[in-house]
Amino acid sequence: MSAFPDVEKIRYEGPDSTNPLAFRWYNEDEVVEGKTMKEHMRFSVVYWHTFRATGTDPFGSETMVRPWDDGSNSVENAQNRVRAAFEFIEKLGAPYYAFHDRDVAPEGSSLAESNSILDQVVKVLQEEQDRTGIKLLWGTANLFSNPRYMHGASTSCNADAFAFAACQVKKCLEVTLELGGVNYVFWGGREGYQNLLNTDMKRELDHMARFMHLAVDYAKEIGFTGQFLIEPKPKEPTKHQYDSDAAACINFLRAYDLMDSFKLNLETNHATLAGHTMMHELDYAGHQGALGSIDANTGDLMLGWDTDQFPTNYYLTTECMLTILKYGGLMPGGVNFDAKVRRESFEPIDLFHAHVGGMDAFARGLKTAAAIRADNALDDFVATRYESWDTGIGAEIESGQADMKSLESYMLEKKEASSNSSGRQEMLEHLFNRYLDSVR
Ligand code: XUL
Ligand code: CO
Repeated sequence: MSAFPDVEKIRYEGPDSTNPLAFRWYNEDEVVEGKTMKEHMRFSVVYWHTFRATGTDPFGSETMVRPWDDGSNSVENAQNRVRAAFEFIEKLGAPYYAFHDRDVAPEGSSLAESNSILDQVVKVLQEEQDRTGIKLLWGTANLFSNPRYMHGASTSCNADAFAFAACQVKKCLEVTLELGGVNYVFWGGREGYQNLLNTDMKRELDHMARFMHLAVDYAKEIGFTGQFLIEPKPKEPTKHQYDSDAAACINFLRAYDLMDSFKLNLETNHATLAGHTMMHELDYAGHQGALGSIDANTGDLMLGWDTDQFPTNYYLTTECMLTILKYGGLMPGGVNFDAKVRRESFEPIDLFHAHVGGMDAFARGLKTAAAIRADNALDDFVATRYESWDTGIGAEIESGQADMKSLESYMLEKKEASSNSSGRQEMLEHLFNRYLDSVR
């Protein structure tokens, strides 16, 4: 039985199309900077928002109409949901998907039962992957919903919560390997604190690092060669999460000797909750050699929480793609839509509208970014802005030849620093808009 009987495969119809269920920019075979759009973007659909979100909010109950889902926790329902999900992803034309263990399969009454239920659903995931060619971008374990994780998982004060979480990650790594997943994500949903008065922060951070080392060691043991990723987020559900932003994550990875095993999975709404733009987070991870993958979404800047909306703003997607291209692209990561339709957009067709809009916005961002790069429109300006570092005293400082005394002799002789030149911010913002206008 079809879950989306009224929807045909979404096609590319070009910029002039007025069909809301067609791509105007995402033409998967179009080549940009030597790679197809499909290869650049590696679009991915998330299982949790797209197939498990019910539309509840703190003030109201379910709104989503999902005719293929009987609302029960049965294994059969979970398996049918997989078939509906793959029909959706196939019609959309996204090559990847991502899941948490507990989104795809319900939790049983013991670890053994949960593992066996997961296996029964993974069997259908494998069948559907084989049937459609859709691949797993990443797997992850949900270490935040069950009450046993109220104090955290790897950072819990309760050692048994750590032990249970380790078993979940062990199983999820095995399943991710079995399904050919290309990455494995850690999002520390409750790895942080609500109050420092009851928290041993040093001990919690040591435990979180131990947990990640255990995962890395186990991956080696079973032959999982996918990329490990940490997803930064500063708050929600906790007041302070240890993986608060790219810089904090990278410091943690270095301090605990994990830098070789991990990269980052950056999410736009998490960046803005941390008081950064997504471009900032991408650049920070990029220049540290840790840009892995992105959770594409957007927040509502009028609201202080993680609204996880679909990205539609060309300015944002252009900034993202400009930075991603600068650091050589997302591989083996992808553009993963960690985004959900609004509670009021409750019909199945809204899932298509949301993803088509998001994919198009990113494709257009890619084209705009490539046009800016083709003209070196920003790079030339930036290179000139820093040219005092290319020769003379700048080159001596960069190469380590200068010391405090040589800098003093230099300046005593020169008397005053050379004059500054304008940063031309407004000119560059105007130039950015010109590229946004001109792309076809
Ligand atoms: C939560 C979030 C997660 C992670 C995976 O804000 O982004 O869904 O992406 O656990
Ligand atoms: Co996310």
